[in-house]
Amino acid sequence: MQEQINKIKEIALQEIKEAKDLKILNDVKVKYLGKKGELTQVLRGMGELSPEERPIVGGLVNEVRDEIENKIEEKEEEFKSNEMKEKLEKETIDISLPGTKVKRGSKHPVNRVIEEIEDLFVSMGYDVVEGPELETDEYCFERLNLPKGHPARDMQDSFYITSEYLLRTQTSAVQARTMLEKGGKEPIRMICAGKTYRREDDATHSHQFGQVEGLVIDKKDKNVSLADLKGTLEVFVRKLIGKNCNLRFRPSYFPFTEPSYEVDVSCFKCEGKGCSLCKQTGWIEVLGAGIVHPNVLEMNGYDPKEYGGFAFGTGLDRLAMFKYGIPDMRYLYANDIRFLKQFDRKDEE
Ligand code: 2NM
Repeated sequence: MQEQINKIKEIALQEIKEAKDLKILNDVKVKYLGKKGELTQVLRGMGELSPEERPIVGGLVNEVRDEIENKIEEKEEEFKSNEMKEKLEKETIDISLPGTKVKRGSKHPVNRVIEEIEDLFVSMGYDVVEGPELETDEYCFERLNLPKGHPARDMQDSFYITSEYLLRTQTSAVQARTMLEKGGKEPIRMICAGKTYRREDDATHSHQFGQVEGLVIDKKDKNVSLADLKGTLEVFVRKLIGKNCNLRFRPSYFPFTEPSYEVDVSCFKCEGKGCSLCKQTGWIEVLGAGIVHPNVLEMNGYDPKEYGGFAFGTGLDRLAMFKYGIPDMRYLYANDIRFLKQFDRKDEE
């Protein structure tokens, strides 16, 4: 009987060795270790053995069983790892192949202008602040010295959502928010750029347009003056539009500043000689600015006896048109790929 067992073992190990795939190996497993397998048959025949022989034969069967089991497991592992290896080899990527080009869009000219302005003002120590486009009447008008019924509200026909909420007509609402946030104690140097909305649309006005506004507030003894305002705006237009630009301040009116000015830039096309762009005047109106009205300071938590400063604002669309020589504002919002392509990111790559 022991001989028979050893014979089974020998043949089984041989068959395992020769098995070519998992299926054949599984057949071998069933053949020797299964319920009707050869070793099981041997165990069944143990009844015929003498009590002395039984443990010896039983032990041998178990030993052989273990050995066959181990060998099968080893072989299984081998098949599996080979399979994985093959799979990995098949799935390798040839990284020397040129990739598929991803089509990228281009930065919108107005966003380019925003980024350039933000970089410039950050370099001068300003914070870049954002605020909601859906604003309240309180922040958009009331706190900027524009009470209900004030005639200057007529200059800004608005999109009201409810009697309280409207699409902001100017980014100055964010200035009011910033002042309140600082609690009337800290100095402020901030700009806010973003979308604004007014109820108008003709050849030179769009119902949505871009604005940037700046605010500087400090203690009165720091003497934040009109000279600082003029110097700041000069740096601004010279960086953005042209090195040789000069500024001219004309008295004007804004509800949130006193005194207020309209700021002209010497025509960058004809350098002041007079051309069609500047309508032969040599000057182009670009900015509004002034010294922050005491009412505005007071309404937003700053004591006008202790604090003062300047504010300015301008339209981003006109700036982008000047900067890139865009002849018609409607190009900016027509979403025409032929126009936008001209502002590709070539210079950033
Ligand atoms: C302009 C022109 C003049 C302005 C004023 C303020 C604030 F916060 F003081 F109320 N923000 N922006 C301002 C002043 C804006 O845009 C043409």
